[in-house]
Amino acid sequence: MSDYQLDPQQKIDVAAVLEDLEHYRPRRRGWTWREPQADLHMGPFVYHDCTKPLKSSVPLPPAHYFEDIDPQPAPVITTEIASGRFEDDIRRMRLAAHHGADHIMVIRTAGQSHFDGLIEGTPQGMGGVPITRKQVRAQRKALDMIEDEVGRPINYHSYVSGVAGPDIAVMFAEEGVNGVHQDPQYNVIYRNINMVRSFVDACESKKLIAWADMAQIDGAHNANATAREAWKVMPELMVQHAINALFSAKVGVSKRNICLSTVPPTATPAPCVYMDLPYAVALRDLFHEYRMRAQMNTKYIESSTREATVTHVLNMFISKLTSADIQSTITPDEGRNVPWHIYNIEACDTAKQTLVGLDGLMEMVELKKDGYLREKARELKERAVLFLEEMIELGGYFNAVEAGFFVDSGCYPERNGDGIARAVDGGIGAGTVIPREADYMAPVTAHYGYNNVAQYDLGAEDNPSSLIGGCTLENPDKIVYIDELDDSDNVYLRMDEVKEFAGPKAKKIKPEMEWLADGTIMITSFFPTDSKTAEAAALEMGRRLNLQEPTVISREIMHPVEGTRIELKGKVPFSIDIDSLVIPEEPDIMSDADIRAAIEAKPMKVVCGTVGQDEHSVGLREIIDIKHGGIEKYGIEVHYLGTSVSPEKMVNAAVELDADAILASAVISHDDIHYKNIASIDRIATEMGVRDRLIFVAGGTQVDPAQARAHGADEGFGRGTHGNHVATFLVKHRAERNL
Ligand code: Z97
Repeated sequence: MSDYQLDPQQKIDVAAVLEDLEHYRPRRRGWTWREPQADLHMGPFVYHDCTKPLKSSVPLPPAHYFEDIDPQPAPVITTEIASGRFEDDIRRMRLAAHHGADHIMVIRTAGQSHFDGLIEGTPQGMGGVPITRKQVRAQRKALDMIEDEVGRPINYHSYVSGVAGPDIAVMFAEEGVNGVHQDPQYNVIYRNINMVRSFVDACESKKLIAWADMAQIDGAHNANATAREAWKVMPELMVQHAINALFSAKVGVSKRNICLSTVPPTATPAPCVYMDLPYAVALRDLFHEYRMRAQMNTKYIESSTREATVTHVLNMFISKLTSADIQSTITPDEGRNVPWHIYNIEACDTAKQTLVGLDGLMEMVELKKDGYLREKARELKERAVLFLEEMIELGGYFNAVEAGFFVDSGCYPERNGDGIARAVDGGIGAGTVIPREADYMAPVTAHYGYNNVAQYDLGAEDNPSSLIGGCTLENPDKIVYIDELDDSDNVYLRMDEVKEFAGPKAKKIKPEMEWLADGTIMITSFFPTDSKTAEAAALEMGRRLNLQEPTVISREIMHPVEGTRIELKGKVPFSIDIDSLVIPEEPDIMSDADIRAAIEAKPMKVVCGTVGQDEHSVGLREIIDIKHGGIEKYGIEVHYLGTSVSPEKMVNAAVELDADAILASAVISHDDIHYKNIASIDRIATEMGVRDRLIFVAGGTQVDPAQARAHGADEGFGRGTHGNHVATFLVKHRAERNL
């Protein structure tokens, strides 16, 4: 067994993850929900409906004001990963887990639904990855390490649909996959797979889902994304949920694992909460025993990250009001087909920020028990029930599909005749369902219907696989592990091409959006013209910047003729040697609490001003007190002398006030006057015999720390300095000099 471990200070070594996969066994099965923590105290706050915090994570940007806390909201947070290369997705999973995702959904390559069996090896995918045993095992193994690192179980998820549904379900049960989409209606409507075959296959798949305790998500949301007018299918969505939910429960899936794939059906500029909230309430009324997976609306998504984010936040407002169990995060990937790392991460952060921001909301507000909300919810439920009744009248689901009942853009009972109709004997896999022979025998676990083992061993009836000493579910050593089948399309070849960029010891680096060393960058720009001209100008800009494959991925009209925002992607034609980089040392900064404690233990007084004939004051004020970000907030007593203060006055004031330090701001730098003034302060203080007991620091945009020290200051501070840098120096330097 390989003994590779994740090192928190090092990049994940994907090559090491791939070693010895043949012997890797998943350590658990089943879905995990988050652990609620009532009255959770974190930093200065108390949270009301958050969950157990992570051991290691990347908090939201403003968290540094609050001891870097990273509260985790109640719903499981999903990220969907679809780059086409599973090896790069592994790195993305580590990023996403640190931003709060605990449900990692890997999207399948286009067309996998029509493969009549398992794919092996690690070919590259289109719009997702080919789901294979090796790919699943490698990602589960990586996630096992990542979940140890973040301190929370991570649910791994993919799809049990298509002609090979049951084969995939078995493989997922064997490999420790925790969640799946499984809904035979999806096969029928969107993949034109024969309906009889799809429902028979679903029985077998759902048995495996039940055995492995996986969470199951249905496919109803796809009607919403496909229908011409997405909100019109609300009654049908409920019917689709009902069919799959009850079917699954009857096959044996626990209701606590059956999740409805719910989507707020519409988006702005529609008055979306007014339309979507009654629907969400109706769903909770009808399906209160089941779980709700809230996905964001993608039907109307465009390529603007801003717009996608607002839609996501509005959708999560409904999730919060109606207590969704799983919150999905979809990114502008859906709008512009750029499945990039950063958008997965941004969407996870958007979910975390919104749901934490809405913490405790339901202690303060309540959905009205009467009026429009309840009337509309009731109306939607009635329409759904009528839909079901008409289906029964027609002879059942298959007949209703043949009659084009589904994805019709009329709001039932209104019909527009544009539904997707399928023939009961048509579609892929038609005629492939055959009755079991009388001597049929299946010595396997988690199988739908009878196994017919009693004729061989009466005692095996309750445990059919005992006949063969356990099937692969009990005895994973029986699994036939295939490493690669295609020697021209596999992970080793892809990784070999970028090996100088890979792993913890990489010597070279390139910017990256989806695949290692893809060199992709995005430039946001504004062109003061109409969108067509702007697009052409952006492409020309890309060519002149020497970008390879410049492509416009987003255009947004700011005004029909005054301007267009353009996002342009392209690849840089170079790589960078990491050893050639000059990396500045991290400034030594004490925490705010430590600085405050040091000043409280021993108070400090400083005089400060802008020295010489210099009227600049903003920089110094920034250091002292602007927006309470300066050194005053630590309790340092500051005497501000103003601008154009002579070096003599600076030193005299320090003596008169018995100050501990002089802070001289020196912005104007003509003829090196800033350094000359620094030297004067040092000389005067020395002549007056007070230099030994004073700390003297100088700052300004043109001040170089080494030059400032060479001219007699104890330290110099240049551009980018904040109050905490100066305060840290004052506290540490005072201690070093025993002042
Ligand atoms: C979601 N954003 O999270 P194929 N089965 C069902 C599905 O909904 C899907 C597949 C299978 C979406 C995920 C759309 N859903 C993407 C019930 C896909 C995928 O390999 O593309 O044929 O199957 O729900």
